[in-house]
Amino acid sequence: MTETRFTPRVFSGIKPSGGLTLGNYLGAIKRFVAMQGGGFETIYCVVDLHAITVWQDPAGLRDATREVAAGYLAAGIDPARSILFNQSQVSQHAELGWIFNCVARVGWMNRMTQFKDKAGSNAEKVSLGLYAYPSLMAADILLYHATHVPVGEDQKQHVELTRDIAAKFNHDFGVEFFPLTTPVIEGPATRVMNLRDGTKKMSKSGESDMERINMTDDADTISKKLKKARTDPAPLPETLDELEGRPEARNLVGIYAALADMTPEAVIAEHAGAGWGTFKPLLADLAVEKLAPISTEMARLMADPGEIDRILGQGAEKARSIAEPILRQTYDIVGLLRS
Ligand code: AQP
Repeated sequence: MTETRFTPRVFSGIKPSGGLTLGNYLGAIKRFVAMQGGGFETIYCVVDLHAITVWQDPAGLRDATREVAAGYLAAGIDPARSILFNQSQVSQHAELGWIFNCVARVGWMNRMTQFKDKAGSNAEKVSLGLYAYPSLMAADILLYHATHVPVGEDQKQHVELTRDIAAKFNHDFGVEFFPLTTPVIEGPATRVMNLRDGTKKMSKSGESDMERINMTDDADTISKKLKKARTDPAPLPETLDELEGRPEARNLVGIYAALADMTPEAVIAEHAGAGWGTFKPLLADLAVEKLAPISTEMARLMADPGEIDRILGQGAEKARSIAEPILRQTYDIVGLLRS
């Protein structure tokens, strides 16, 4: 199926399962901002139904939902140019999610590495929602016939599963209704790693605050965390290839590159031979320069939750106007009677 009959449309989301991290910013939000006005309709979501796959304190969930919305807005998502809303206000996500639960195969879900990582040795005790999460994610994307999904590296497998669900639905019902969505995984920071262990992803819900930069951290905290980030004793090498096997060093170079809008190669070329005592303060200054204005703006926005709620409500209305006809057509294709 060619994708040309579908409106070029971007969908992506972030779960309010805690505060936003530098990983969310560089791997997702910064790239979402860049895609605004680039020939796509852009739809960005706070995926609160995904957050509750793990227990969330209700008041904390509301705060985190507003914080993610504030992060989007402070980083440059413009509600006049993009649709911005929280998932639970558009009930069509859950409805299409159920249909996709009936399309996706258990064997496909069993291959999802994120489920294995999150469930760990506790797989019998985690929620059914955590297991079914990728099929709701497919619904989030396909409810808008989204053609492109910018995500970090960790979500690649879920977008591939979204394509499998679309293809199986189209095949089972003999239609060409859902597009085969393209994952967009680009740039130097598609996988920002934990500052204390360069082999683990930087996550919102990681144990120690020192392992991540939060988008709400103030200048001193950002600077302190980066200066204390784990590294090895060797200086920066002459070529990127020489960072092989040095995950912490590779991570800091990637973060620098993404913040400075440079390639990692250019960062290495500029700083070859520098020790960490030189490079880390430069990185800390750069991070403060780029992130402090965003955290200041987030704090301003968070002081007026009513305004954030209003923006999300208006976005939800716009989202429903695209989602509803696509869901109704899906019901008709499946044979669900509508009076
Ligand atoms: N470390 C990261 N590097 C690059 N991209 C990242 N993303 C998340 N962490 C990194 C990208 O941000 C988008 C939203 O992800 P999410 O927060 O909805 O889900 P997640 O990937 O499960 O995030 P966390 O922080 O790991 O959440 P918890 O700890 O609650 O499970 C996605 O595009 C993701 O790729």
